[in-house]
Amino acid sequence: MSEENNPINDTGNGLELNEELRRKIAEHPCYDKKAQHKFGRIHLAVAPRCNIQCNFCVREFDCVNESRPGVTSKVLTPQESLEKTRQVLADYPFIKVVAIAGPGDPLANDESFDTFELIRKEFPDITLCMSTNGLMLPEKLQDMLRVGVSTLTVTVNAIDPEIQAKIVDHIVYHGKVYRGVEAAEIQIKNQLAGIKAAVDAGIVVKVNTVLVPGINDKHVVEIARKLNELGVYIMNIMPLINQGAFADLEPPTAEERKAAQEACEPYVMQMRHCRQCRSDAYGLLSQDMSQMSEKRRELIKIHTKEDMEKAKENLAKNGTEEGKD
Ligand code: CLF
Ligand code: SF4
Repeated sequence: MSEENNPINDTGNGLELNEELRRKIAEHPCYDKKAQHKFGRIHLAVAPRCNIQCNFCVREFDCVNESRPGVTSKVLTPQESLEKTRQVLADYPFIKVVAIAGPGDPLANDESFDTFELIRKEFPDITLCMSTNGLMLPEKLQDMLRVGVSTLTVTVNAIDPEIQAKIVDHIVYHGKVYRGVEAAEIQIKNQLAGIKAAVDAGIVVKVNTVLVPGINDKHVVEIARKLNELGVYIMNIMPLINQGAFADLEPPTAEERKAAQEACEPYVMQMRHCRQCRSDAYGLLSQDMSQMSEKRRELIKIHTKEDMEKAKENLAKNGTEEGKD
């Protein structure tokens, strides 16, 4: 398969997507490589709590299964998130995806669903995206469908409990703490059952896998084969960020990551343009406006408005937004 994603005609796994989902994927900067330069996402940091402890996680930072470490994003209430979304979508209409990816696990925080409920009421056509460690996925899938999530990321770092037990220190499940292989078995079982149920329900699933040399690097192909069986749309192999209990481990080299992606590609389409963004990031993947000065944001706002006016003029003149030449 070529490096260009071509999800409209080929999902890479034989999945049939309806017209609405095709549009959403074509405008999703993470799911379609070509969309990354045109369309953006906004992350709403409404989910501070987590129900597991990964060995590479330091809780002063955003969830590193989806984000890069930095100062933890400021947590917003659902109402504050709605107001922020309103403002951002009005100023930057190229943002087509509203997502919750932390700073903890979205499924361990009811505020995630309250937020999406508010957003969906006001923006019924926007793509709602979520990212989770998958522990609560089977139980929370109905809530996800109720609020209208259409793209979902699940972090799967191992499907072998012996390997997973080296990556996650403990989980808290139904009020009880589990450790080691026992914890890993529960999490993997829930992740895989949850992914299957989500795919069957029509959600387009992406899997993030954190590549940890010496722990899961020889195992990623086995994960990819399983993802193919489950109907996962795309896989994102992310490099380990060595911190926490894994502070002494070496992250993979660019070559090691590339080799892992190439080995997995026959089984599931590979995402290669991830920016490991913050849980309050917004804008294009390559231009996180949450980290920009007010002045730069204002410039982007002005350019966006000018581009839209030009597109409207072309539409009136030539019948196409991009003009005829
Ligand atoms: Fe956000 Fe993730 Fe949805 Fe994208 S990010 S919840 S799928 S809208 Fe994208 Fe950011 Fe990489 Fe995530 S670049 S860290 S893959
Ligand atoms: Fe940290 Fe994310 Fe793992 Fe939770 S799922 S422990 S927030 S890296």
